[in-house]
Amino acid sequence: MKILKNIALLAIVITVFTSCKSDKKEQPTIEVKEVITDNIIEVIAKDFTFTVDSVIPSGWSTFRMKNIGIMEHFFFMTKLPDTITFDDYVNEVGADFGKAWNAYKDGEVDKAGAYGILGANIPAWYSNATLMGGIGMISGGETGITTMKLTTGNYVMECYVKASNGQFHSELGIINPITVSDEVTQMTPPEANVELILTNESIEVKGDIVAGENIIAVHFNEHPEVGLGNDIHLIKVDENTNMDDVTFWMDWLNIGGLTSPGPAVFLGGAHEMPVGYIDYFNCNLEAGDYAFVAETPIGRIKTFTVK
Ligand SMILES: [Cu+2]
Repeated sequence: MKILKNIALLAIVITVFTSCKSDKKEQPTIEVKEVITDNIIEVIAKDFTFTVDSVIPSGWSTFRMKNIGIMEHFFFMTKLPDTITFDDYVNEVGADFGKAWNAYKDGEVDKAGAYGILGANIPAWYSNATLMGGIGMISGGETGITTMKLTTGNYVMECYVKASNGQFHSELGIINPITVSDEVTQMTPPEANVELILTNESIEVKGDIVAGENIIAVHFNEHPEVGLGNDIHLIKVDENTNMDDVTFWMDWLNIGGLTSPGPAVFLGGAHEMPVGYIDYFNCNLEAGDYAFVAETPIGRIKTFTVK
């Protein structure tokens, strides 16, 4: 995939020399520098691959993910410690989640037991990995746009929605190594018309969500001490939407949770980032009913109407 760069050409006049000894002037020396001011990274998600550049610049970037598959997909970035490889992550962290899920699915443990398996098997280095956000859940045929800031390093980009056989999409191939290079974009964050404040008890909305284009700033103010951190996903709500089904579906440990097909049309959002971080997602909405939902279920649905 191609990284689209909107390049501002800066013409910098370095020197204009004039000679004291003659009237002859030397030509100005022009140096042209490339400055990346708008960095769009295209991601194509389908069942079951991501197509995306494996090396991307650091700084602010706008990820635009089109889901051309049938199943829901999102992406979630984990920044790895310097000494850890992509294969380490797959073999140790991915396998650990698979082990916990299989034990729960097969009735060997309850949810607390599944989290116990995770805790007992997760490698010590995982506490030094950083969960660095991503694009929220997107239904087939939809496109999600999220803007976030990444620092130089090695990352894993994955989707852990489950297929109908209960396997995580990451196990089926939707997991990519991404290197964020030391080439820095000069892109600045977009201007939001809505702020979403995420805490462990609430999704607070500041500003008016309007018909048409919205840019929503997501503030990660708090995360639970155990389990998944706070994230946010946008769904369309209609007469067929059952909010209890949505809540159930958002828990990956439920049988049928995070398993395609989902209980609503998903329109993107933002995945977990460290406390204090902000990212932005775009949504172009028609009049109607919608809801923000999160993977942590308690008090984590916020419905709203666009007029
Ligand atoms: Cu997926």
